[in-house]
Amino acid sequence: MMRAFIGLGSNLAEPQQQLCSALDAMGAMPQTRLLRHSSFYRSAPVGPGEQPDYINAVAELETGLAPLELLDKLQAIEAAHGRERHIRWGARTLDLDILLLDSRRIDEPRLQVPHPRIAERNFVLIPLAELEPHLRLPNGDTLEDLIRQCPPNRLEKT
Ligand code: A4P
Ligand code: MG
Repeated sequence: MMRAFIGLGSNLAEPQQQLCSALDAMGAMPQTRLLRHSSFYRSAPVGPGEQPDYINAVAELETGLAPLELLDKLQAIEAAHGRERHIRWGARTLDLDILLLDSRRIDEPRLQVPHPRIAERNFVLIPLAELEPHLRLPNGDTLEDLIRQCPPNRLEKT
């Protein structure tokens, strides 16, 4: 069994529902249990183009799936949600990122863990810290340090 932290993001018209439905779907994946999830946060969009605000959260899973199997299942959940609406301006119905898998490091074409942009994103770090305030990344960085050094971006609990 492996412990996984998953970042959830959505900036469709009803992103809260996307996240709730994604949490249910992750809990229903084979060999997997949803242990907990953070609060939902509203965050200013990061990246080019005009986009609505995102809702972001982090979930903690326990899973017997292998890393690439987990990625496949998460992408299937994204696809099932993405089909429901048309997306413009790069806005997304649902983005599920594997943030951490125990203290493993993976560097494959389809999967890098820890997620390569974790340190730049307060909408990942702050919900993660809500679940695991004293977490350390595989490279030894503490979450507390990463949060101190992270570029500021508007973020509030919903
Ligand atoms: N991939 C590699 N490593 C991973 C991993 N650890 N977890 C590959 C998940 N996927 C991983 O992802 C592209 C490919 O990354 C996958 O096929 C997988 O093999 P994608 O989700 O299809 O594409 P994407 O999300 O458009 O690209 P990317 O680079 O993942 O974008 P990001 O970095 O996720 O950024 N602003 C706010 N406020 N909140 C957000 O949630 N999200 C984004 C998306 C931009 N701005 C945001 C937010
Ligand atoms: Mg992604």
